[in-house]
Amino acid sequence: MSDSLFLGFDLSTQQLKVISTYANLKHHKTYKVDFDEDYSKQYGVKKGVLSVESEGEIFAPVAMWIEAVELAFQRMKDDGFPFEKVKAMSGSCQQHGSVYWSKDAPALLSAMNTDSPLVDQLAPKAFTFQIAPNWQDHSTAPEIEAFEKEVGGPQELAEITGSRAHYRFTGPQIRKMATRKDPDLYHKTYRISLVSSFLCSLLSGKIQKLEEGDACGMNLYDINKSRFDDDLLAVAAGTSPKVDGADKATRAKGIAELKEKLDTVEPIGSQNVGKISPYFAKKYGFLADCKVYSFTGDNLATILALPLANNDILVSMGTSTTVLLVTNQSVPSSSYHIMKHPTMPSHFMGMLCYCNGALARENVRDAINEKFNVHDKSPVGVWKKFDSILDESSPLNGKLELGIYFPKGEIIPNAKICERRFKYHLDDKKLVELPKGKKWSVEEDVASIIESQALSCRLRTGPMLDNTGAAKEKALASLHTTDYEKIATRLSAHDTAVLEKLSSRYGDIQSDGNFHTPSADVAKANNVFFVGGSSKNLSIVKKYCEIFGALKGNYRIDLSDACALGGCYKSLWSFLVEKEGLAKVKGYGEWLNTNYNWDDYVDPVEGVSDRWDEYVDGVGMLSLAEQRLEK
Ligand code: XUL
Repeated sequence: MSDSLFLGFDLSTQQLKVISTYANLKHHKTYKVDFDEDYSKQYGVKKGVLSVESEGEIFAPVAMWIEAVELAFQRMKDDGFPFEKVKAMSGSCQQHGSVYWSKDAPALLSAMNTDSPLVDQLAPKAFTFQIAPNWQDHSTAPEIEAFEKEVGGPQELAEITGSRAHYRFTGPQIRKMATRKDPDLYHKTYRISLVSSFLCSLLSGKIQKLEEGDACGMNLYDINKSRFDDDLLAVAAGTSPKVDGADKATRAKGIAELKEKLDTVEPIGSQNVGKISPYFAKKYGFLADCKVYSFTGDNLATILALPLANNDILVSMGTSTTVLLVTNQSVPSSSYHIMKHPTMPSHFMGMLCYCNGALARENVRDAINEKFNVHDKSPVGVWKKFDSILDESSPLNGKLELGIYFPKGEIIPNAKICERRFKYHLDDKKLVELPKGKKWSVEEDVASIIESQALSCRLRTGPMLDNTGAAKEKALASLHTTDYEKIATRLSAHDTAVLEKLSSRYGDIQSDGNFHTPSADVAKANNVFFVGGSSKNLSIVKKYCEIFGALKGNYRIDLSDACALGGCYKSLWSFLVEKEGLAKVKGYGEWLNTNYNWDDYVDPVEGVSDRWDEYVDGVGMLSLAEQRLEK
C-alpha cells in the first residue's frame, strides 16, 4: 500500500481541483483547472458561472465541467502522474446544483471511446437542459413560497428536510424547471443528478444515485425517515393539490415521474459505487479495478477533511461566517441546515451560514485606525490597534453592553441592515437600547463586534450540542422551558445556577423563534477549529475561544484544500473498510483521528482564558436584542 494513491476531486464554482494522497494521508500532488482562466472565452463564464441578472438566474454550462475533467487529467498526464497507482477516488462538489440527463445518457456514458474528446460524445445529447443551476441563483422566489406553503411554514419544512426553503435548494430549482422554465424538457429528462452525483457518474461511466448527505440539500429528502417526502416531490413536480390545485391522479403521476428521475439515494457508508470508466482507464492509464466511492457536497466533504467528532465545531471566518458541527442529534431550525453526515451513520452535520463576517469587523477596525491615526495597511499592522484594544477589553465592556452590526442584511437572525447598541440595566432588569444614531465610543465597538458575532454562534450551536443532553431534551420540548425542576435535576449545581441567572434576568432564552431547552444554554463544544481569513488574527480567535469555552481544545487549521482532501480521505477509508472490514479499520471519525497528520495542518491555540461564565449575560442579552431587530 505504501505507494498507492487516493484521489479527491473538488468541483467548486470557480475551479476543478484534483488532489492525490498516499495511504498514510500525506499529500502527494495537486492539480487545478480554473474556469475563468481556461474557459471564459469559450463559455463566457465569469467567476465560473453565467447569469441572467434580470431574472436572478445563475448557472454553469455542464459541457465546461466535462472539458475541465479532461483538462485536469491531461495536466496530470503531462506531469507524468502515475495513474496506475490510484486505488480509489471520491470527491466533493458545490451543493444544490442539478444536472438533467437525457434518456440517451446511459448508453452514451457506457460507450465513451477514446477516439474523440469526451465533451463531443456527451454534450449536448446526454442532457436535456445544458446548464446546471448554481447555488448563488436566486430566481426561485415563487417556488420557495410553494414549498413552505405545502407543509405549513419554514420551521415545519426544516423539521422534515433539515432546512427551510432556500432559492438555491434543488427542490425549488426543479420546480422552476418543471413548471416555468421548460416543462417539456423536464418531462424528457431521464435522471436528475446533483453536481456530486454528476461528477461521480462521469468518472464511473454510469448514472449514479444521489449521495444521501448531499441529498439533504434539496428540500425534498425526509432526514428522519430517510426517503423522499411525497408531498414535497409533488410540489417540485408542480402537481401539488394544495399549491397547484392538482387532483389526486395528477399528484400521483407527478410524484411517480419525479421519483424515477431522482431514483433512490446511495445510503451513507463505505460501499463502492463502481469502478473508473474504461474510457479514463484506457486514455490515462488507471487500472481497470480503480474504485469509485460516492461523491458528496463540499461542506460535507470539509468535515471529512478534519478529525471532527461528535460535538466538535468548525468556524470558518471569511467574508461571511460559516459554522459546521458534528452532532448525533438532529435538532432542526429554520435558521440553519441539518444534513446527514456523509460517513458516520446516525450522525448529522449542522451548518450555520451567516451573511455578515469580515466586513463588519473591518468597518470597526477602520474607524479605530482613523481615530488613532494608524496608517499601517500591512496585514498585521492594520489590525494592531484593534487587537490591543480587544486584548485589554473586559467581557461586555464590563458594563453589560452589546452591539449588533449587520452592514449586510443577515440570514441568522433574519434581519435588515442595521447597527444597534444595547445595555442591560441590572437594577430594573431591562435591556435598553441607545437611541437611534447615538453611539458609544468606537473602542467599545471593538469588543462588542467580536463578542456579538461569537455569542451568536454560541447561542445557536448550543441546541445542537449534546454533551449536556441539550439535544436529547428535544424530546422534553413540550415542557415549558422554565420548568427547570423537572429537567434540570441532571445538571450540575453550577449549570443550574447559570440557568437561573439567565431565566431571572432574560426570561426564556430563544433564537430565531425557537425556545431553547435549558441544557442548550450550558452546552459546550468539545473542540473548536478555526479556519478562513480572520482565523489568522490570534486576538479575534482567542476572544471566540473565551466565549465558546470548548471542553477539550481550540485549534487553528489550514483548510485551503479541505474539500478535495475530504474526497481523498473518504476514498481511502472506504477502500480500507471494503478490504479489511469495519471492525479492523474502525468508523470514519475514529480512523481519521488516529491517522490524521495533525502537525501538517493544525496549530493549537494556546493561552486561552476561561471566561465562558462571564459571557452568560451576553447570551441572554443577544437573545433579547435580536427579538427587537427589523426583519
Ligand atoms: C451551501 C452552499 C455553498 C455551496 C458552495 O449550502 O450553497 O456553500 O455548497 O459550493
